[in-house]
Amino acid sequence: MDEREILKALEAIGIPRFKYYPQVGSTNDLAIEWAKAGSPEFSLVIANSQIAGRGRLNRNWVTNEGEGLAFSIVLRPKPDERISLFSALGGIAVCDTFIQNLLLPATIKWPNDVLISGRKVSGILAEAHWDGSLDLVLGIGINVGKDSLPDPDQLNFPATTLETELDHPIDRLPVLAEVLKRLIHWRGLLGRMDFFTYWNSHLAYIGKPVQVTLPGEKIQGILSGISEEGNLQIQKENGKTIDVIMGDIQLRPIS
Ligand code: BT5
Repeated sequence: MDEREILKALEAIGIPRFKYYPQVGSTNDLAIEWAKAGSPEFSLVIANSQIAGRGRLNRNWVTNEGEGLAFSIVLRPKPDERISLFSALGGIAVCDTFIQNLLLPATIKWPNDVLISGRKVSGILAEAHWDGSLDLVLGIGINVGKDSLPDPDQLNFPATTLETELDHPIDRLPVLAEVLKRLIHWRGLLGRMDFFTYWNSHLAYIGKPVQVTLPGEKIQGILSGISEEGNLQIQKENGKTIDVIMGDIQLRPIS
């Protein structure tokens, strides 16, 4: 991957600017700095390898050199938009790409993962900073090459790669271009009915029994969908539906 190849892949997509780095700590950090400096919506930071990639709650995200995709997009939320919907925007764009372009059975695991056949292939991290104005970056990591996975002892959930699922080699840049195209499309629908319909109909474990672990509490029930606030709705045995908000939670299927 180099600047010339990225420029070619992004032709006619509507990305105003991009910065490419052979290696970075975290593309989200660089994108936040760039957003603070006033970069426009859809400015892109992309790296060939990331040595301090972040997940939620300061967990790590591994992007092996030349194998995975690691990129961050600057977004400019409007005053009436819910910040909690932006990580779903990433999940929807990635899931839509895998289904439409790669014909893979992808689902969105609330709040921020994309799964194929129940295994995590992509993780998304939306980070917002208030500094007089709101800067939001959406970081997306995708396991493309067969060697993009960390050691199994570093995984808190089963994981896979696009090449493993497709069983043939695949170039990273066409995947990047498609995800960005779909991200721009779904950005225009954020918070609308179509957005929730897509999210709910591609939600992992919908209608299935799940366990949600919150700090100091475990909830079991049937995953019934997503609310308009982007909360996860669980129907408990007593028939009551409770809303789980994003935060320090873990969602697991009960088999
Ligand atoms: C995420 O967090 O899944 C969000 C990952 C976001 C990564 C992107 S890459 C571009 C941008 N720059 C960054 O610094 N971050 C973003 P979470 O749900 O907390 O999952 C983190 C957990 O996933 C870790 O604790 C590991 O167990 C596992 N993990 C780490 N690397 C993985 C990989 N390549 N594939 C699958 N699982 C992984």
